Amino acid sequence: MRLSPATPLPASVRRPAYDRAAQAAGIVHLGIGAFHRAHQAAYTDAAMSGGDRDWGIVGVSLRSPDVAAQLNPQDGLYTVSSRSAAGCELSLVGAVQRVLVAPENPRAVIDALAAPTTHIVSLTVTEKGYLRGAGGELDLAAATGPASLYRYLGAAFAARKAAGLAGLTLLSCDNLANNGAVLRGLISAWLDAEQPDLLGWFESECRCPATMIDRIVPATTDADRAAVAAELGACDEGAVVTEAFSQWVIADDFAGPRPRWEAVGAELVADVAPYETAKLRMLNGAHSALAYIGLLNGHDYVHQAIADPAIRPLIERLMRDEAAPTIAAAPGQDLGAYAAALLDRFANPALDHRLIQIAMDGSQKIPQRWLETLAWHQRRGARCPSLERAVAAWIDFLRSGRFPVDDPLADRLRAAAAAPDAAQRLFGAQGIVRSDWTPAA
Ligand code: CS2
Repeated sequence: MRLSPATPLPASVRRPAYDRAAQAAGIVHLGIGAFHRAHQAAYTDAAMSGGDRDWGIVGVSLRSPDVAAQLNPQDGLYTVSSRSAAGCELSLVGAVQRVLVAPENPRAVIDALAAPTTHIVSLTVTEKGYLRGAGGELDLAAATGPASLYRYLGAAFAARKAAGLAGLTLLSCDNLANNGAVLRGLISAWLDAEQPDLLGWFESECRCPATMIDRIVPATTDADRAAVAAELGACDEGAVVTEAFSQWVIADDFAGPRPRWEAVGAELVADVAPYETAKLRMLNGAHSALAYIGLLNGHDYVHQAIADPAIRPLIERLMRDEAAPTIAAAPGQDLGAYAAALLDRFANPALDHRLIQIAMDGSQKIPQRWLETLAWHQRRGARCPSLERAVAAWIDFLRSGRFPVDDPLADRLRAAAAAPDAAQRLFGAQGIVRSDWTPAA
């Protein structure tokens, strides 16, 4: 039997404390993968359980029909399993109302974005989904293609402006440095090139707050789905598995109303940068290093790599000695305690987080995770032995032929990594992955 609103739930499962059918959709989410379901949708669901109203979510998949096939037959319902050494807690999330597959029904996506009840458009489209070139600028050729979020936004802006509706808050929840400002710049570049008459409306009516989002969400496996089915007594094709920890820091800069996320654990702040930089350079920087070094050393999972005595000290130095000094901490932000907490989270034995999942899209992740730290130290004449090991491991990973290279630039990366001057071809002034860091010749 498939999970549905009629499924009798065991008492151990937490569930929405609001009338799902009575909620308007206030949020359209672009890129409704496991991360959104375990993070922002769970916060929104908790806010509605706490009394907030009309923040139902319309999910959009820009490419694949898979999530729509998982969630639509379940009326949008799915479970979140949060796992730690102490046990597993299962919650049913009711915030998602339906999932649209953009290529199948582009009109429905534009209509949802342009609906008067929609106030927020949130995004988890991954780093590559923003369609940026090597210098971070909008890749206009890609942005005029089919998987372009800019087309949908532009069409919706036109409809909202024509109908005299309010602007939108565009909330990037991806692991980019300055994600809000980056999204704003990319949308402006799109409008400037394609719909210049909307640029002024976007700039005055819409907001793009920065966010720092954090929750480790491994890809769901068949074994995970079987464990959920055993507890639930019904089959949940949309199940997501995650850790107990969750953090969301959001710049309080919205164009209109928003859920009371701060009532359910989110932090609304004036400046997200110290949290976002710490997360990208420490958590994600360590993750990517664990991925390439761990895989080359025969590990499959994060918890195995961090338990390896040949790897753990290197990761600890990466976070404490290399990344942390580059971060201007906010008052009360303790980077030493943050590093210790991250080591514990990486060691979580109840999460099978695959290194190969983190290893994907290296060309899109490495600049904000490693290269900004390397450049900071280089400007001061200092070296980063752990990050340099990580860079060497990425090159070995690309070169070895032992691992699938899942990256939009895979062919170019493999060719560059095979050359004797691989570091220059990858990271040099005309290299594939640009930054302010220059590798030693
Ligand atoms: C990971 C992130 O896959 C990856 O690249 O580093 O998804 C990481 O698990 C999250 O950012 C944690 O919040």
